[in-house]
Amino acid sequence: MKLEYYLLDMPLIVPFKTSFGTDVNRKPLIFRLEHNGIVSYSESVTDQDPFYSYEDNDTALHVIKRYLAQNIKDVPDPEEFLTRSSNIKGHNMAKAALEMLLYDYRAREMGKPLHEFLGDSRGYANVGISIGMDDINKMIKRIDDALKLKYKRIKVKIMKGEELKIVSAIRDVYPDINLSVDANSDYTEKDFELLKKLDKFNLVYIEQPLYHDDLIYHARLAREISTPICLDESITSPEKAQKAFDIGACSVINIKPGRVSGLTNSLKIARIARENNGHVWIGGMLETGVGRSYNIAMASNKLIDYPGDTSPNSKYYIRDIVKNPYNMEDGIIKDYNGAGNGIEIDEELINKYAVERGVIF
Ligand code: OSB
Ligand code: MG
Repeated sequence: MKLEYYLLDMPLIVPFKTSFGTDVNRKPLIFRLEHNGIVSYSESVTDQDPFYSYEDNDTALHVIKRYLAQNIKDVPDPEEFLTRSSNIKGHNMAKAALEMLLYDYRAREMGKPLHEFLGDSRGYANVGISIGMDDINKMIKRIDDALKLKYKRIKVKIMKGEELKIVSAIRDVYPDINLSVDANSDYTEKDFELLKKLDKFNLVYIEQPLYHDDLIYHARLAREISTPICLDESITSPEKAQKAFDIGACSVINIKPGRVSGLTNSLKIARIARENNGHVWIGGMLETGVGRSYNIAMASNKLIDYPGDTSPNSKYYIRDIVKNPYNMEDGIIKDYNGAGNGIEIDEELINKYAVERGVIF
Protein backbone atom coordinates (compact mmCIF):
# COMPACT_ATOMS: atom_id res chain seq x y z
CA MET A 1 0.00 0.00 0.00
CA LYS A 2 1.30 3.40 -0.97
CA LEU A 3 0.09 7.00 -0.49
CA GLU A 4 1.88 9.71 -2.42
CA TYR A 5 1.34 13.39 -3.13
CA TYR A 6 2.29 15.78 -5.92
CA LEU A 7 2.25 19.54 -5.63
CA LEU A 8 1.79 21.02 -9.10
CA ASP A 9 2.22 24.51 -10.47
CA MET A 10 -0.16 25.24 -13.34
CA PRO A 11 -0.68 28.57 -15.11
CA LEU A 12 -4.27 29.74 -15.58
CA ILE A 13 -5.36 30.76 -19.09
CA VAL A 14 -6.76 34.03 -17.73
CA PRO A 15 -6.23 35.46 -14.23
CA PHE A 16 -9.23 34.73 -11.96
CA LYS A 17 -10.17 37.79 -9.90
CA THR A 18 -12.37 37.58 -6.82
CA SER A 19 -12.95 39.99 -3.93
CA PHE A 20 -10.11 38.26 -2.04
CA GLY A 21 -7.45 38.37 -4.75
CA THR A 22 -6.31 37.49 -8.24
CA ASP A 23 -5.07 34.01 -9.12
CA VAL A 24 -2.66 33.82 -12.06
CA ASN A 25 -1.59 30.27 -11.44
CA ARG A 26 -2.86 27.45 -9.26
CA LYS A 27 -0.93 24.95 -7.22
CA PRO A 28 -3.06 21.80 -7.21
CA LEU A 29 -2.25 19.27 -4.47
CA ILE A 30 -2.86 15.76 -5.83
CA PHE A 31 -2.93 12.46 -3.92
CA ARG A 32 -2.33 8.96 -5.27
CA LEU A 33 -3.29 5.80 -3.40
CA GLU A 34 -2.20 2.40 -4.66
CA HIS A 35 -3.52 -0.73 -2.98
CA ASN A 36 -4.41 -4.26 -4.16
CA GLY A 37 -3.83 -3.27 -7.78
CA ILE A 38 -6.22 -0.31 -7.58
CA VAL A 39 -4.92 3.21 -8.19
CA SER A 40 -6.95 6.21 -7.00
CA TYR A 41 -6.28 9.92 -7.38
CA SER A 42 -7.81 12.83 -5.50
CA GLU A 43 -7.20 16.56 -5.16
CA SER A 44 -7.22 18.89 -2.20
CA VAL A 45 -9.15 22.09 -3.00
CA THR A 46 -6.63 24.14 -1.03
CA ASP A 47 -4.36 26.54 -2.88
CA GLN A 48 -1.16 28.28 -1.88
CA ASP A 49 -2.87 31.03 0.17
CA PRO A 50 -5.50 30.87 2.94
CA PHE A 51 -7.68 33.59 1.36
CA TYR A 52 -10.90 31.64 0.75
CA SER A 53 -10.66 29.76 4.06
CA TYR A 54 -7.95 29.25 6.68
CA GLU A 55 -6.66 26.09 5.00
CA ASP A 56 -3.88 26.15 2.43
CA ASN A 57 -1.68 23.53 0.76
CA ASP A 58 0.82 23.54 3.61
CA THR A 59 -1.77 23.08 6.36
CA ALA A 60 -3.51 20.33 4.39
CA LEU A 61 -0.29 18.45 3.79
CA HIS A 62 0.76 18.85 7.42
CA VAL A 63 -2.55 17.57 8.83
CA ILE A 64 -2.65 14.69 6.36
CA LYS A 65 0.92 13.55 7.05
CA ARG A 66 0.76 13.93 10.80
CA TYR A 67 -2.82 12.86 11.61
CA LEU A 68 -5.12 11.76 8.80
CA ALA A 69 -3.05 9.40 6.65
CA GLN A 70 -2.86 6.77 9.38
CA ASN A 71 -6.67 6.63 9.37
CA ILE A 72 -6.84 5.26 5.82
CA LYS A 73 -4.23 2.51 6.15
CA ASP A 74 -6.86 -0.27 6.21
CA VAL A 75 -8.94 1.50 3.51
CA PRO A 76 -12.03 2.01 5.70
CA ASP A 77 -15.43 3.15 4.46
CA PRO A 78 -15.42 6.93 3.92
CA GLU A 79 -17.84 7.49 6.79
CA GLU A 80 -15.68 5.42 9.14
CA PHE A 81 -12.67 7.52 8.13
CA LEU A 82 -14.56 10.70 9.09
CA THR A 83 -15.55 9.23 12.45
CA ARG A 84 -11.94 8.28 13.18
CA SER A 85 -10.78 11.75 12.14
CA SER A 86 -13.37 13.68 14.15
CA ASN A 87 -10.85 14.43 16.91
CA ILE A 88 -9.12 16.72 14.40
CA LYS A 89 -11.03 20.00 14.49
CA GLY A 90 -11.78 21.53 11.12
CA HIS A 91 -9.26 20.95 8.31
CA ASN A 92 -12.15 19.81 6.13
CA MET A 93 -10.23 20.23 2.88
CA ALA A 94 -7.48 17.93 4.12
CA LYS A 95 -10.09 15.40 5.26
CA ALA A 96 -11.95 15.64 1.95
CA ALA A 97 -8.84 14.81 -0.07
CA LEU A 98 -8.53 11.45 1.69
CA GLU A 99 -12.27 10.81 2.00
CA MET A 100 -12.64 11.12 -1.76
CA LEU A 101 -9.72 8.77 -2.33
CA LEU A 102 -11.63 6.19 -0.30
CA TYR A 103 -14.80 6.75 -2.34
CA ASP A 104 -12.90 6.23 -5.56
CA TYR A 105 -11.18 3.14 -4.17
CA ARG A 106 -14.49 1.57 -3.04
CA ALA A 107 -16.24 2.33 -6.33
CA ARG A 108 -13.33 0.89 -8.34
CA GLU A 109 -13.30 -2.20 -6.14
CA MET A 110 -16.95 -2.79 -7.08
CA GLY A 111 -16.31 -1.86 -10.72
CA LYS A 112 -18.93 0.90 -10.51
CA PRO A 113 -18.78 4.49 -11.78
CA LEU A 114 -18.64 6.90 -8.84
CA HIS A 115 -21.92 8.65 -9.71
CA GLU A 116 -23.72 5.28 -9.56
CA PHE A 117 -21.90 4.30 -6.40
CA LEU A 118 -23.21 7.52 -4.78
CA GLY A 119 -26.74 6.57 -5.86
CA ASP A 120 -29.71 8.44 -7.38
CA SER A 121 -27.69 9.68 -10.34
CA ARG A 122 -29.18 11.43 -13.34
CA GLY A 123 -26.08 10.41 -15.29
CA TYR A 124 -25.23 14.04 -16.02
CA ALA A 125 -24.65 17.37 -14.33
CA ASN A 126 -26.32 20.69 -15.14
CA VAL A 127 -23.58 23.22 -15.65
CA GLY A 128 -23.17 26.91 -14.88
CA ILE A 129 -20.10 29.11 -15.10
CA SER A 130 -18.25 31.36 -12.67
CA ILE A 131 -16.74 34.48 -14.22
CA GLY A 132 -14.04 36.45 -12.41
CA MET A 133 -13.95 40.23 -12.29
CA ASP A 134 -12.31 42.10 -15.12
CA ASP A 135 -12.84 45.10 -17.34
CA ILE A 136 -16.63 45.15 -17.79
CA ASN A 137 -16.44 44.78 -21.57
CA LYS A 138 -14.33 41.67 -21.15
CA MET A 139 -16.84 40.30 -18.65
CA ILE A 140 -19.70 40.90 -21.10
CA LYS A 141 -17.70 39.15 -23.83
CA ARG A 142 -17.12 36.15 -21.55
CA ILE A 143 -20.82 36.01 -20.74
CA ASP A 144 -21.59 36.19 -24.44
CA ASP A 145 -19.27 33.23 -25.12
CA ALA A 146 -20.73 31.30 -22.17
CA LEU A 147 -24.30 31.80 -23.39
CA LYS A 148 -23.32 30.54 -26.86
CA LEU A 149 -22.00 27.40 -25.15
CA LYS A 150 -25.43 27.07 -23.42
CA TYR A 151 -24.30 27.40 -19.83
CA LYS A 152 -27.41 27.18 -17.66
CA ARG A 153 -26.45 29.86 -15.14
CA ILE A 154 -23.98 32.73 -15.23
CA LYS A 155 -22.33 33.75 -11.98
CA VAL A 156 -20.10 36.79 -11.75
CA LYS A 157 -17.75 37.77 -8.98
CA ILE A 158 -18.44 41.12 -7.31
CA MET A 159 -16.80 43.22 -4.63
CA LYS A 160 -17.85 46.14 -2.50
CA GLY A 161 -18.27 49.29 -4.56
CA GLU A 162 -18.18 47.47 -7.92
CA GLU A 163 -21.41 45.48 -7.63
CA LEU A 164 -23.91 47.96 -9.15
CA LYS A 165 -21.62 48.83 -12.05
CA ILE A 166 -21.07 45.16 -12.90
CA VAL A 167 -24.64 43.96 -12.51
CA SER A 168 -26.34 46.92 -14.22
CA ALA A 169 -23.97 46.68 -17.21
CA ILE A 170 -24.78 42.96 -17.55
CA ARG A 171 -28.54 43.47 -17.14
CA ASP A 172 -28.47 46.22 -19.81
CA VAL A 173 -27.29 43.64 -22.33
CA TYR A 174 -28.96 40.52 -20.88
CA PRO A 175 -32.16 41.46 -19.03
CA ASP A 176 -33.41 37.88 -18.65
CA ILE A 177 -30.53 35.45 -18.21
CA ASN A 178 -30.19 33.20 -15.14
CA LEU A 179 -27.69 35.43 -13.29
CA SER A 180 -26.12 35.30 -9.83
CA VAL A 181 -23.33 37.16 -8.03
CA ASP A 182 -20.66 35.93 -5.63
CA ALA A 183 -19.17 38.40 -3.12
CA ASN A 184 -16.83 35.97 -1.32
CA SER A 185 -17.62 37.65 2.01
CA ASP A 186 -16.68 41.19 0.99
CA TYR A 187 -19.54 43.01 2.82
CA THR A 188 -20.44 43.64 6.46
CA GLU A 189 -23.60 44.28 8.50
CA LYS A 190 -23.14 47.98 7.67
CA ASP A 191 -23.70 47.39 3.95
CA PHE A 192 -27.33 46.20 3.94
CA GLU A 193 -28.63 49.35 2.19
CA LEU A 194 -26.06 48.90 -0.58
CA LEU A 195 -26.83 45.18 -0.95
CA LYS A 196 -30.58 45.89 -1.12
CA LYS A 197 -29.93 47.89 -4.29
CA LEU A 198 -29.21 44.56 -5.99
CA ASP A 199 -32.85 43.50 -5.52
CA LYS A 200 -34.01 45.25 -8.67
CA PHE A 201 -31.76 43.11 -10.89
CA ASN A 202 -33.69 39.88 -10.43
CA LEU A 203 -30.71 37.73 -9.45
CA VAL A 204 -31.30 34.03 -8.73
CA TYR A 205 -29.25 34.53 -5.57
CA ILE A 206 -26.38 36.42 -4.01
CA GLU A 207 -23.60 34.14 -2.83
CA GLN A 208 -21.81 34.67 0.51
CA PRO A 209 -22.21 38.44 0.87
CA LEU A 210 -21.00 38.62 4.51
CA TYR A 211 -18.24 37.20 6.75
CA HIS A 212 -16.81 33.80 5.76
CA ASP A 213 -18.04 32.01 8.90
CA ASP A 214 -21.23 33.97 9.60
CA LEU A 215 -24.83 32.81 9.87
CA ILE A 216 -26.45 35.41 12.18
CA TYR A 217 -25.91 38.51 10.03
CA HIS A 218 -26.88 36.59 6.92
CA ALA A 219 -30.19 35.71 8.62
CA ARG A 220 -30.67 39.39 9.42
CA LEU A 221 -29.88 40.36 5.82
CA ALA A 222 -32.23 37.66 4.48
CA ARG A 223 -35.12 39.35 6.30
CA GLU A 224 -34.35 42.70 4.65
CA ILE A 225 -33.45 41.70 1.11
CA SER A 226 -35.67 39.99 -1.45
CA THR A 227 -32.81 38.39 -3.45
CA PRO A 228 -32.32 34.82 -2.12
CA ILE A 229 -29.11 34.25 -0.17
CA CYS A 230 -26.78 31.40 -1.08
CA LEU A 231 -24.10 30.37 1.40
CA ASP A 232 -20.74 28.98 0.35
CA GLU A 233 -17.88 29.63 2.85
CA SER A 234 -20.15 29.58 5.93
CA ILE A 235 -21.44 26.03 5.38
CA THR A 236 -18.65 23.75 6.54
CA SER A 237 -20.72 20.82 7.84
CA PRO A 238 -24.21 19.30 7.90
CA GLU A 239 -24.75 20.88 11.34
CA LYS A 240 -23.95 24.33 9.99
CA ALA A 241 -26.37 23.71 7.10
CA GLN A 242 -29.13 22.75 9.54
CA LYS A 243 -28.45 25.82 11.68
CA ALA A 244 -28.50 28.06 8.59
CA PHE A 245 -31.96 26.79 7.64
CA ASP A 246 -33.16 26.91 11.27
CA ILE A 247 -32.46 30.64 11.55
CA GLY A 248 -33.22 31.53 7.91
CA ALA A 249 -29.65 32.51 6.98
CA CYS A 250 -30.00 31.18 3.43
CA SER A 251 -32.33 29.37 1.05
CA VAL A 252 -29.59 28.07 -1.26
CA ILE A 253 -26.28 26.30 -0.54
CA ASN A 254 -23.23 26.02 -2.75
CA ILE A 255 -21.91 22.59 -1.73
CA LYS A 256 -18.23 22.14 -2.40
CA PRO A 257 -17.30 18.60 -1.44
CA GLY A 258 -13.79 19.81 -0.57
CA ARG A 259 -15.11 22.39 1.91
CA VAL A 260 -17.34 19.96 3.84
CA SER A 261 -14.91 17.03 4.33
CA GLY A 262 -16.01 15.22 1.20
CA LEU A 263 -18.91 13.40 -0.41
CA THR A 264 -20.47 11.88 2.74
CA ASN A 265 -21.26 15.33 4.11
CA SER A 266 -22.14 16.71 0.68
CA LEU A 267 -24.93 14.12 0.47
CA LYS A 268 -26.04 14.91 4.02
CA ILE A 269 -26.20 18.64 3.28
CA ALA A 270 -28.17 18.02 0.08
CA ARG A 271 -30.72 15.99 2.12
CA ILE A 272 -30.95 18.70 4.79
CA ALA A 273 -31.60 21.30 2.10
CA ARG A 274 -34.37 19.15 0.59
CA GLU A 275 -36.04 18.71 4.01
CA ASN A 276 -35.95 22.48 4.47
CA ASN A 277 -37.23 23.42 1.00
CA GLY A 278 -33.83 24.85 0.14
CA HIS A 279 -31.86 24.55 -3.08
CA VAL A 280 -28.39 23.15 -3.64
CA TRP A 281 -25.72 23.11 -6.31
CA ILE A 282 -22.14 21.91 -6.54
CA GLY A 283 -19.43 24.54 -6.56
CA GLY A 284 -15.83 24.40 -7.67
CA MET A 285 -12.38 25.62 -6.66
CA LEU A 286 -10.66 25.76 -10.06
CA GLU A 287 -9.79 22.08 -9.71
CA THR A 288 -7.96 20.05 -12.32
CA GLY A 289 -9.85 17.18 -13.93
CA VAL A 290 -9.05 15.10 -10.84
CA GLY A 291 -11.03 17.24 -8.41
CA ARG A 292 -13.65 18.04 -11.06
CA SER A 293 -14.48 14.34 -11.46
CA TYR A 294 -15.76 14.11 -7.86
CA ASN A 295 -17.72 17.36 -8.23
CA ILE A 296 -19.42 16.15 -11.42
CA ALA A 297 -20.35 12.77 -9.90
CA MET A 298 -21.88 14.60 -6.93
CA ALA A 299 -23.61 17.20 -9.14
CA SER A 300 -25.37 14.36 -10.98
CA ASN A 301 -27.23 13.35 -7.84
CA LYS A 302 -30.97 14.00 -8.11
CA LEU A 303 -30.96 16.02 -4.88
CA ILE A 304 -28.88 18.68 -6.64
CA ASP A 305 -31.51 20.94 -8.20
CA TYR A 306 -29.56 24.01 -9.42
CA PRO A 307 -26.78 24.19 -12.07
CA GLY A 308 -23.32 24.24 -10.47
CA ASP A 309 -19.87 25.75 -11.04
CA THR A 310 -18.64 22.64 -12.81
CA SER A 311 -17.56 24.12 -16.13
CA PRO A 312 -15.09 22.01 -18.12
CA ASN A 313 -11.79 23.30 -16.87
CA SER A 314 -10.43 23.94 -20.33
CA LYS A 315 -11.74 27.36 -19.25
CA TYR A 316 -8.87 27.46 -16.73
CA TYR A 317 -6.04 25.24 -18.01
CA ILE A 318 -4.39 24.88 -21.41
CA ARG A 319 -3.88 21.18 -20.77
CA ASP A 320 -5.47 19.17 -18.01
CA ILE A 321 -3.66 16.42 -16.10
CA VAL A 322 -6.36 13.96 -17.16
CA LYS A 323 -6.36 12.53 -20.67
CA ASN A 324 -10.16 12.51 -20.84
CA PRO A 325 -11.30 15.99 -19.73
CA TYR A 326 -15.05 16.65 -19.68
CA ASN A 327 -16.91 18.13 -22.59
CA MET A 328 -20.05 20.13 -22.13
CA GLU A 329 -22.93 19.94 -24.59
CA ASP A 330 -26.08 22.03 -24.24
CA GLY A 331 -25.12 22.96 -20.68
CA ILE A 332 -24.78 19.34 -19.65
CA ILE A 333 -21.76 17.21 -18.71
CA LYS A 334 -22.27 13.47 -18.88
CA ASP A 335 -20.74 11.27 -16.19
CA TYR A 336 -17.88 8.97 -17.05
CA ASN A 337 -18.84 5.33 -17.33
CA GLY A 338 -15.48 3.93 -16.24
CA ALA A 339 -15.05 2.58 -12.71
CA GLY A 340 -14.55 5.04 -9.86
CA ASN A 341 -14.12 8.68 -10.81
CA GLY A 342 -13.42 7.52 -14.36
CA ILE A 343 -10.40 9.70 -15.03
CA GLU A 344 -7.36 8.64 -17.03
CA ILE A 345 -4.36 10.33 -15.50
CA ASP A 346 -1.67 11.86 -17.71
CA GLU A 347 1.34 10.86 -15.61
CA GLU A 348 3.77 12.55 -17.95
CA LEU A 349 2.02 15.87 -17.48
CA ILE A 350 1.82 15.45 -13.70
CA ASN A 351 5.56 14.93 -13.69
CA LYS A 352 6.03 17.97 -15.88
CA TYR A 353 3.98 20.25 -13.60
CA ALA A 354 5.20 18.80 -10.28
CA VAL A 355 7.26 21.18 -8.16
CA GLU A 356 7.29 18.88 -5.13
CA ARG A 357 6.36 15.29 -4.42
CA GLY A 358 6.62 12.80 -1.61
CA VAL A 359 5.68 9.39 -0.26
CA ILE A 360 3.48 9.60 2.85
CA PHE A 361 3.48 5.85 3.52
O1 OSB B 1 -16.40 31.22 -4.19
O2 OSB B 1 -17.12 29.79 -5.57
C1 OSB B 1 -16.18 30.43 -5.10
C2 OSB B 1 -12.98 29.66 -7.07
C3 OSB B 1 -12.03 29.73 -6.07
C4 OSB B 1 -12.44 30.05 -4.80
C5 OSB B 1 -13.80 30.31 -4.53
C6 OSB B 1 -14.74 30.22 -5.52
C7 OSB B 1 -14.32 29.92 -6.83
C8 OSB B 1 -15.21 29.87 -8.00
C9 OSB B 1 -14.75 29.03 -9.15
O3 OSB B 1 -16.20 30.55 -8.09
C10 OSB B 1 -15.73 28.05 -9.63
C11 OSB B 1 -15.06 26.99 -10.50
O4 OSB B 1 -14.28 26.18 -10.00
O5 OSB B 1 -15.32 26.97 -11.71
MG1 MG C 1 -18.45 31.19 -3.75
